[in-house]
Amino acid sequence: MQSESGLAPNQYYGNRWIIYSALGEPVIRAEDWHLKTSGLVEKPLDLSFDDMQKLPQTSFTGVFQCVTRWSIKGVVWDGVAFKEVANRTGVKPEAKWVMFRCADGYTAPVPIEDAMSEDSIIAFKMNGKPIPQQQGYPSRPFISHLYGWKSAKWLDEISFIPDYEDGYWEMYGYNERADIWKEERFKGQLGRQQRHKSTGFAQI
Ligand SMILES: Nc1nc2c(c(=O)[nH]1)N[C@H]1C(S)=C(S)[C@@H](COP(=O)(O)O)O[C@H]1N2
Ligand SMILES: [Mo]
Repeated sequence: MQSESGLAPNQYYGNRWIIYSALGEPVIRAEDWHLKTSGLVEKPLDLSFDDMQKLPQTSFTGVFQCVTRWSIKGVVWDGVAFKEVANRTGVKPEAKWVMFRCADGYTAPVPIEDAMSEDSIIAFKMNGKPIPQQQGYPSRPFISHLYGWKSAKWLDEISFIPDYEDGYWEMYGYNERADIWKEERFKGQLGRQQRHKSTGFAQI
């Protein structure tokens, strides 16, 4: 897979991750973990950790960009392209959004086109090592052109849905899509001017 570099507007490079775990940090063993697909699919899947390792593997190097403005350069993600799973489950044409669902109850919606894009991976490794427990072991998705809150840690289900639904942070006013290049930080924003006026949102 390709790599994408570059700092998005109004971000800065930090030298280490800030761990955010709004709903706790579940401890999940690889042998107990499953990834399910549900909703508008031809064939719902229930993939074990081993099943996922048997699918074609890919790698993507990108900048991780949190909406609170810190970014981490050159993060290497290894795993399965989102498209591989989507093609195997058979996405119905009515599916317009994907909801990532996690073992801790965290959720994050993403438009289907973003989930299916070339920079969208269901990762099992970060920088060559299994994803650390606090950072979502064994799996989290990564889509490099979206803000980091869409990278849902301890991922265990992907629902294909017809309409937009709020996930955890969207409920508090964060943007439906979260494109880093368009600075889609908050809902209903009209670009930068609006962004400066936006106070009173929950702090991610
Ligand atoms: N399950 C879960 N996933 C989550 C979060 C969370 O609180 N719970 N926080 C999100 C946010 S806001 C960011 S910036 C990144 C942070 O990743 P890190 O904790 O590995 O630094 O995880 C995202 N995924
Ligand atoms: Mo974030």
